Amino acid sequence: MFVTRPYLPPLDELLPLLEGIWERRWLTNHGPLHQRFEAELRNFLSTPFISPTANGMLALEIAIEAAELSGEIITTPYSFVATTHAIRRSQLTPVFVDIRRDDVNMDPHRVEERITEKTSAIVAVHCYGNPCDLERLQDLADRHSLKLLYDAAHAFGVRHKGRSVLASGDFSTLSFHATKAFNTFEGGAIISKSASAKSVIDQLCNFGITDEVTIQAVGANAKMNEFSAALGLIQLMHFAHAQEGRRKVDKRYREALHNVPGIELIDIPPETEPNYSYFPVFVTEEFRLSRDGLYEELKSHGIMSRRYFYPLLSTLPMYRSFESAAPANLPVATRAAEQILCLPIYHDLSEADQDRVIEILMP
Ligand code: T4K
Repeated sequence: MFVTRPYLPPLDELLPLLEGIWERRWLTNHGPLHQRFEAELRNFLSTPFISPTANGMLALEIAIEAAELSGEIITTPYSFVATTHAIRRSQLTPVFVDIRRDDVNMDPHRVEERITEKTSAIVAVHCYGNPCDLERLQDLADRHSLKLLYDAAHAFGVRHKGRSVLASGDFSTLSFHATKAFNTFEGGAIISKSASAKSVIDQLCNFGITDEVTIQAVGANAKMNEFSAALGLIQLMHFAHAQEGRRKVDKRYREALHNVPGIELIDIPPETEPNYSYFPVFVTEEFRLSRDGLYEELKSHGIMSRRYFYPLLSTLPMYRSFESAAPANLPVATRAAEQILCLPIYHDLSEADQDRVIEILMP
C-alpha cells in the first residue's frame, strides 16, 4: 500500500480522444485537445485566464518569470523542493519564514518581519491543499507593493469562503502530476489575472515565440502535450467521484484517530472545501514511537507512508547557509518536518486496508 495511487478513468473513455490524436498526427504545440482542455479547465476552476503546462515546477518557474521579480522572495521552507528550486533557478534569493502549526502554511506575521527594500514577492504554498491566510497575505502584498504568487500544486479544486483559492494573488500554479488530486500523468497549469499576463505566459511556455519569424523572449518549452490534455478532459468528468472517495477515507481517519494520544490531526480549516489529497498527522512525544519509528513500523507491514515534507528545504545543502535558513528562525517548520507523517489516502483505498493503517496507530 502506497501513500497515494493515481486516479485513472476507464480506458475506453479515453480511447476515442486518442484515436483523434492518431488520425490528426497533431501531438503537441497547442493542438485542438490542448485548446479544449484549457477552455474546460477555465470553466471547471472558475478562473478566466489559465494556461496548461508540462508540469508544476515549470509552471512555477514561468509564473515567476512572468511576474518580473528581482532580489528576495519570501517563501516557506515547508514544501516540496520544487517551490524553492523554482525561485533559485530564476536567480532569485529565497527568504524562509516560519509556518503556523494549525495549517502548516506561512505565518503572515513572520512574512511582514522579513520584508525589506530587496523583497519583490511572496511565494506561498497551500500546503496539503490547506488555503493560506489569503486576506492577510494580500494585504501585505498590497501595502508593500509586492507580487503574490501561490504554488497551488496541492490545491486543485480547493475552495475557501465559496471561491476557488486560485482566484487569489497575481499568479497561481497547479501540478497535475500522477500523485496529485487531479492528474494528467505529468502536467500543470498557470492561473493569471489578465489577458496580457496570459499571453506573456503562453509565449514563455513556447520558447518565447510570437509567430514563425518573431521570438520576443527567452522562453522555455513548458507546453502540455495532446495526450495529457486528452486525459485531462476525461479526468475532469471524474474529479468529483475521485474526491468523494478520498473524502470518505479522510472522514474515517478523523473518526478513528482523533483521540489517539500522541497523534494530532490537522483540522480542515473553517469555510474550506478541501480536495482530501493528503492525510498528514503530527506524531508527538506522547506516541509510543517516534515519527520515524512509526514510518518504519508501517513499512514493515507493507504500508508506505511518506514524510512530506522532510527534510525541511532550508536544511538542504544549497540553502542551509542562507541567513533565513537558521533553525532558530523556523521552529514550527522544524518541528513539523520532524513530526509529520502522511498516511495513505486515495479514492479507492479499501476500508480493510485503511483499518490496517489505523490498527497500527491505535494505543
Ligand atoms: N510544488 C509543490 C508544493 C509540489 O508538491 C510539487 C510536486 C511541485 C510544486 C512540482 O510539481 P510537478 O513538477 O511534480 O508537477 C512526489 C511528486 O513527484 C511531486 O509531483 C509532488 N509535488 C511531491 C509532493 O510528491 P515523490 O518523490 O513522493 O514521488 P514518488 O514517485 O515517490 O511517488 C509517491 C508514491 O505515489 C509512490 O510511492 C507510489 C505512488 N505513485 C507514484 C507515481 C509517480 C503511483 O502509484 N504511481 C505513479 O505513477 O514526489
